[in-house]
Amino acid sequence: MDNMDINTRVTESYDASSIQVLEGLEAVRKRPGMYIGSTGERGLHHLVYEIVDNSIDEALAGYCDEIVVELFDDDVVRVTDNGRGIPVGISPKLGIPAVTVVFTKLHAGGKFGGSGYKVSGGLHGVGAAVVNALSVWMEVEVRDGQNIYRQRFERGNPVTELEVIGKTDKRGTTVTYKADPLIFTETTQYDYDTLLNRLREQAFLNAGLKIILKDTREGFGNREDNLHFEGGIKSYAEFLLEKSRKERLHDGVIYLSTSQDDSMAEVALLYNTGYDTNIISFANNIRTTDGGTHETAFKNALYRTINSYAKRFKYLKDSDPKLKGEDISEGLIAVISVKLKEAQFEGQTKTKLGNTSMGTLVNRLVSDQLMSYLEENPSVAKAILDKAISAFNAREAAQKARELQRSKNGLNKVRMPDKLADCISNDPNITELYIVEGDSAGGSAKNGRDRNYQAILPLWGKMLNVEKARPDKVFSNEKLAPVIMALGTGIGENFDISKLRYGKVIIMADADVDGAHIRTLLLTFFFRYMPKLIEHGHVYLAQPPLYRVSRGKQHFYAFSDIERDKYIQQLGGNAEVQRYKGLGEMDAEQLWETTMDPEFRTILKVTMKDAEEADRVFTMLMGDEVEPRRQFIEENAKNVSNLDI
Ligand code: TTJ
Repeated sequence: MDNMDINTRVTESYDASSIQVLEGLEAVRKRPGMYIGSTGERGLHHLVYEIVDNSIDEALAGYCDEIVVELFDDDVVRVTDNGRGIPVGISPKLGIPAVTVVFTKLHAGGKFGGSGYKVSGGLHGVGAAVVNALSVWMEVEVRDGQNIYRQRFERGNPVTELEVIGKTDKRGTTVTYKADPLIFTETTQYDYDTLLNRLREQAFLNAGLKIILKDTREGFGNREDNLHFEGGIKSYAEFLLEKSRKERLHDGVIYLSTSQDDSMAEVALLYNTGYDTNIISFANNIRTTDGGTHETAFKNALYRTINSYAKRFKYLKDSDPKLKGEDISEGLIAVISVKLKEAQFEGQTKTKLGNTSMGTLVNRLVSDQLMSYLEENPSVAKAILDKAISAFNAREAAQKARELQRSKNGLNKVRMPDKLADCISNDPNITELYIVEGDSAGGSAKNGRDRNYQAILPLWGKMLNVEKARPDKVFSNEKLAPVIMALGTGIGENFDISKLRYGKVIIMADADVDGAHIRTLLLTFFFRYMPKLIEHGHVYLAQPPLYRVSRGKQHFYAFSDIERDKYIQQLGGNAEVQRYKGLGEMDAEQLWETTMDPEFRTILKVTMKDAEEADRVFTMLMGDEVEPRRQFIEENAKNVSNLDI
C-alpha cells in the first residue's frame, strides 16, 4: 500500500486517567474570538471543524473509518463517528466521567498529553469544550459496545448527569449542538459548500476515511456528499486538475511517500497543459498557506532533480543554462502533506511550518524517489521536460523582445522592423496594421493600401513547419520580434495597451494549410503573451475572396462556392471564373477592393474563445501525436474556416 493509511498509528493505552485538566470555561464566552478566531461566519463554521477534528483523530488512531456530518433545521449540527467512543469512566483526579471533562474543561483530551501527533485541528485546535461553551445546547452520546450514554449541556454547563439511555452493540460518538446566536450575532446559518470544501480536503488528506455530509434542512435541497478517496492526495491532485479545467500533460499522478520515526511525508504531482502553478501543502492536515520547510524543500528538490534529469538524458546540453524554477512549475499541480509530532506553526497567521526536520525529510523524499520515477516513466519525463524547456525558451524570447523594445535609436524613437511599411497617421483610433503572409502578397498590399492609416507588415510564410518545429523553438525565433516591435505594447507582464500603435491588427493569410498555420501561431502568440489585445477587440482576420467571376466589363468577387455559382448564374453562361489560390495572385487593386477597403471588406473580430481554440490547436500541432496533425492539415487544405471564426 503506497499511502500511509489511516490505520497505521498505534496508540498507547488510554483511559480516563490520561485526560489532563487545564482550565475552566467562563473565559470562552467572554472572549470567543480568542478561541475561534471570529464570531462571524468563519467562526461559526469553525465549530463544526473543531468537533469533526476529534473524529478524524480517532480515525488517524485507526479506530474509526466513517464520520457523518448532518445539518438540521434551526441551525442544529450533528457529528457521528464509529470510533471507540469517548471514555465514560470516572476521572480519578476530578471524580466525574472523562467525557464530561472533555466537554467542560478547556484543553482536555489525550491529544495534548504529548503522545501521537496533534494531527487534525483547525486554526486554533481548542476542542469540544469551546464549542460547548458557545452553544445554546449540546448533547453527547457515547456507544461503547454495550451501553448508550448521554449527557446534555446548556451554554457549556451540564444540565443532566451522564446517563445510560439504552443498550447497543455498536461503538462511536455522536455530538449534536446548536450554536449560540448571542455569540454568533452575524449568522448561525451554515453554508453547505463551505463545509463541503473543508470536509473534502480532510477526506483527501486521510486516504480511505469516509466522510458523509448531509443537509436535511427544509428548503436546502436535501444535498448529500459521500467523501471517500482511497487515492488520498493522489485523488486530490486529480481533483485539482479537474478544477483547473486544463488537460493533463501526462498519464497518472506522480506519488512519493516516506516515513521516519514518528513522521511521514507524501507528495503528489501532476502537470496540466496550462501555465498556472498550484502547490498546496499541509502539516498535520492543517493547510500551510504560507508554506514553510516542507514546501521549500519540495520546490528545491524538484528544481534540482528536473535539472539533473534534463542534463543526464540530454534534454539540455552541458553548456546550456539551467531551467528556472518558474519554467519547471508552469502547469504544476502539487499536494504536499507531512505529519509530525509537535509541529511548529509560525508567522502572523500560524500557517507556515517551521520544523527543520520536515525540510530534511521532504528533500530526501523528492531527491531519492522522483529521479527513479522519471527513469522508470520516460514518457512522463519527456512531457514534463518538453514543457519546461518550452517555458524556458518562451521566457528567453520574451526577454529578447523586451530588449528589442528598449533599444531605441536616436531621438528617443522606438526602432521599427525593417520590413514594416508604416502608415502616416499615428492615431490608433484610425490606424490599422495588416500582418500579411508572404512577401508577394506583402507587395500587393503595400501598393494597394491607403497609406494614410494602413501599415503593412509582411511575415515569411512557413513560419511554422509543423513537421519539424519543436514547440520551444516557435516563440524563441526572431520571426515574431517584428510583430512585437510594430505593435509597441511589449508583451507578458510588461504589456501596456496604451502604447498600442494600431487600433486594428488584421491578420491576412491564405486559405490554405500555411495560412491556417500562421493564423494559429499568431492567435496563440497573442493569446499567451498579449491576451488584452484580444480582450479589447483589437485583433481581426481579413477575409480574402476565393473567386473572381467576370464577364466583359462586369465582375464580382465570391467568398464561397455558393456565391460563385450565384454570380455565374447572374452573368450568364460565358462567365469567366478565376480561383485565387493565394493572396499573391491578386494585384494591388484587387486586394484593396476585396479585402482592404473599409467600405467593402469584411473583417472578423477575434474573440478570446477563438484564441483559446487556436491555443489548443497549436498545442496539438506541437504535440507528439501524428494523427490529429495529419487531420488538421487535411482539413485545412480544404477550407479555411477551421478556426471556427
Ligand atoms: C480516545 O481513546 C480512548 C477511546 O476513545 C477515544 C476517543 O475519545 N475517541 C473519540 C472521540 N472518537 N470520537 C470522538 C469524538 C467525536 C466527536 C463527534 C466529538 C468529540 C468531542 C469527540
